Amino acid sequence: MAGIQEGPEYGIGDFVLLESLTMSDFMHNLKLRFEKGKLYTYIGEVVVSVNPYRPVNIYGKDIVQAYQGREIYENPPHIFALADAAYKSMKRRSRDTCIVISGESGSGKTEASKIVMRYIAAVTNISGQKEIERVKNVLIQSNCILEAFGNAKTNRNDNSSRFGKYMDINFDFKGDPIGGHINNYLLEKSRVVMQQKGERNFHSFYQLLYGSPDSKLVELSITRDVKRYHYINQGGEPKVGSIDDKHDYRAVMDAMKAIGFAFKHAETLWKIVAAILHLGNVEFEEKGIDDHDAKVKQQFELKTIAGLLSLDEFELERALCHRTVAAAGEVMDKQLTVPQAEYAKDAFAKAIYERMFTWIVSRINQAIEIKSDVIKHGRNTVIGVLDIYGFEIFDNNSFEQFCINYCNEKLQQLFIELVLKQEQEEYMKEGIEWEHVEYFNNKVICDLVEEPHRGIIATLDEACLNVGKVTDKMFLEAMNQKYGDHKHYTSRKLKTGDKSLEYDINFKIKHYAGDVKYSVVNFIDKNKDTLFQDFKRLLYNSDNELLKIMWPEGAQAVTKVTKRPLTAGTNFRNSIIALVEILASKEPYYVRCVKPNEEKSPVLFDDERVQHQVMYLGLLENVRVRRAGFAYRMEYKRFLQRYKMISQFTWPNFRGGPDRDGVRVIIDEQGFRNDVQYGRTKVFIRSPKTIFELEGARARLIPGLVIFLQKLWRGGL
Ligand code: AD9
Ligand code: MG
Repeated sequence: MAGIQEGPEYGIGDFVLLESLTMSDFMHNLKLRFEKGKLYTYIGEVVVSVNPYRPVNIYGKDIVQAYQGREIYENPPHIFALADAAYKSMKRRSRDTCIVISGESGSGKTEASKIVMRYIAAVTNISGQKEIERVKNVLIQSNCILEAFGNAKTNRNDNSSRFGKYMDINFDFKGDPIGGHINNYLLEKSRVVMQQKGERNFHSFYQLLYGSPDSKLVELSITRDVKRYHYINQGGEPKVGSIDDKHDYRAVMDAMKAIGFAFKHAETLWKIVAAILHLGNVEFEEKGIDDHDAKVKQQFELKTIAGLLSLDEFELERALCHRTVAAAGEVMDKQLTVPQAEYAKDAFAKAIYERMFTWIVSRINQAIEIKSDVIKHGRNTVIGVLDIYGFEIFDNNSFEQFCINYCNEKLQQLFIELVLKQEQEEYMKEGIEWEHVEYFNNKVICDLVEEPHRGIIATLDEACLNVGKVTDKMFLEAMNQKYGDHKHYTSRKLKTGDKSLEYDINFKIKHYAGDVKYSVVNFIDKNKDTLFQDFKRLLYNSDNELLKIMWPEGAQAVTKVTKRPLTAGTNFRNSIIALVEILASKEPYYVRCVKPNEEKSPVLFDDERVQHQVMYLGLLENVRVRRAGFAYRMEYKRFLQRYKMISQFTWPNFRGGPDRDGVRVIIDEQGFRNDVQYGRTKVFIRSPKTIFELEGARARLIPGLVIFLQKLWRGGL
């Protein structure tokens, strides 16, 4: 295996070493490497990964061995090297580390996170301890369950994660995994009731229909005919070439068994999925010509749903068509109109699915929860892996995209801060002076969204306080007034009387990654995220023990005026702020994923699309920051090992003192004295050119060296 420079035909393995740094140089190198089948390229310690869209044979045991315990620059760029660096730092220096994987939808984040986890599993538990094997197994097997219930086919990715995931893996003093914890973020639950053309609902629905045995279908009163179910037929293409739902159903069942889900709990999960399918086919009609109250058209569906969820059929119908309102100590019963009942039904379907997903995550967490006696005895360090939805720009962007893009702003901010902070810290630690680099700080956009009392989320919450009185458009007007002068906010002003503009319902945010136009339609509704108390009570009163557990708040008395729950926006904001705090407390390792084309093609490199990603991922800035101080740094010992053949005074071994002096001999001899500084443990090299020349000198000597060694081995010398 070659070293950092795999030879000119593969381009440059580290962008920091590019001779000149323009966008076109960057793109040229990335494209060349993609065309040569090289997925990975470094920016210092950051890994840039381009989705190959084909199976690549570079994750086998032999490759694991090649990277295990080695330094990042010893082998060609690979995500294993990054996983190993995070692992080594955790193990040798007891540092909590995290691996942050970012990039847009379909760029390969989830695959990267799984590759990292498999690498960690491969290099740990050499002694084969049973409990550690079990933990590793749960960590790996949990993916397939989470993907079944949390991933879906979208127009951009056949296996798109529709939730954010942060997973902590805990290690003991020997560096073996002893537990873990998963945090999930904002499942895109609107998908449960609505899908765009060409997209699907969550995989679980199709797995159940295509994968479960006939007897199960009978038990759940469903058929394999996807077209019959409104909640899963809207996309129009239920079969996906790259997905084998039948196989995946089995895999999910096996994984649940392996993790220790009780059989009856697994059964309940599928019952919930089936109940949602039936719910989607429930329609409402008015009770009579003059009676606008809603009633259920398909009574038989009600019976089935009630049976599946162990509910009282009468109570189910009541909850769908009525609402209990408690005011001033009095309890009133309000009948719903047809549109209101339809809305309530969708809210109900979304809520049970979301709650089920949350329960699944907590059940997996229970299986890998680190035992308290283990924490007490000895060290416990963590590697966190973040795989969260990438920046999204669609034709129609709504509340979900707003949240997702806000999350990406926060991660970008963290990236900028940490990359700079880390550099600065290293220079300080090593006693090196450095110059500050200017960069765009996107804090201003984060503030626009999240600032208490002033940000968009706060304005939205205010609009949600006045139940029924504030419309989406009034919310838009409030924003226009507040942020009209903000550099990152635009919206066409509504002028009364100007009919052409009256219906404008969009606002635009100038994100770090590009401009996104959001439609305010349903912002208030999605933020309020109301589920009538009647449904919560209904589910709490289920005879199915698991449903009862999922809905504890249903225990509350009817008359009790409940505290207004936090809005979806505020909840999301709080969880993202907490996530950023967790990440900031750890030593970060970054994987920046790039999607080469929209066609999922292994050969197409769409310059325009890639350049856009390179821009908004801030990759050029990243290289500049890295080069502004010292492009390259290496521990003295490593440096000597790599370049000792260049000088007769250091070859085959330097005996004139500490390694640092040996490095100085080489540097001085080559005439690079003015380009380096000597830190406490590392030599810092300012210009990539110096590395080029050192590498060149080394490469020129190696053929001779090989012949020399061969002769030596054959006894020819
Ligand atoms: V999303 O934001 O969840 O919609 P991701 O997670 O970034 O997205 P994902 O990892 O799911 O993308 O990758 C998309 C597809 O690209 C996968 O299903 C694979 O078919 C393909 N892929 C990604 N990475 C690799 C890889 N290292 N090797 C082979 C890959 N195929
Ligand atoms: Mg994903």
